[in-house]
Amino acid sequence: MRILDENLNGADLSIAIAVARFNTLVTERLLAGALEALADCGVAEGRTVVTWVPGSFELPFIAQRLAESGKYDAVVCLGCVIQGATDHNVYINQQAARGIADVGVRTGVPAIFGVITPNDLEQALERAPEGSANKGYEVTLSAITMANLNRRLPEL
Ligand code: INI
Repeated sequence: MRILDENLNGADLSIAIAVARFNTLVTERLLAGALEALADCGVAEGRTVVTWVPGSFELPFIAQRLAESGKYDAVVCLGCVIQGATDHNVYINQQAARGIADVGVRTGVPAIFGVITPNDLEQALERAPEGSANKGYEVTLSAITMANLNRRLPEL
């Protein structure tokens, strides 16, 4: 049996991050977590790009463009959709989740879902603390894992 275990060494990887401006108070903290994870995994700053988009709805579009550029080993998508009085959030969440998943399948570049969907701002901030419990940090570890696994797939 061969087991391709998680490899969190990012020394040789280029990673793109797309982050939504909407709910900036939260998303800038998710971004800080993501950048901390990249540093902890040894991803060089010069091999990282951060792209701001207006809202989570725009994440799939820019993720597709970043993935198809062929320059990045994974694309991390960060956003925060807070549930409100209407169903607006549901439409954004569904489009973002499906769109980001489709990018990975279509392009062969892992596209990572880092959109949080809390009930309120307090819950949102609880998901974006300093350190490794930050959702941005967590999903970026998934990006490194998937990028390394994707590189090894020809060996299967
Ligand atoms: N975008 C978010 O990222 N989070 C939200 O909570 C949000 N709400 O609630 O409206 C939101 N809306 C903007 C949306 O993502 C698009 O930017 C906009 O519809 C233009 O396409």
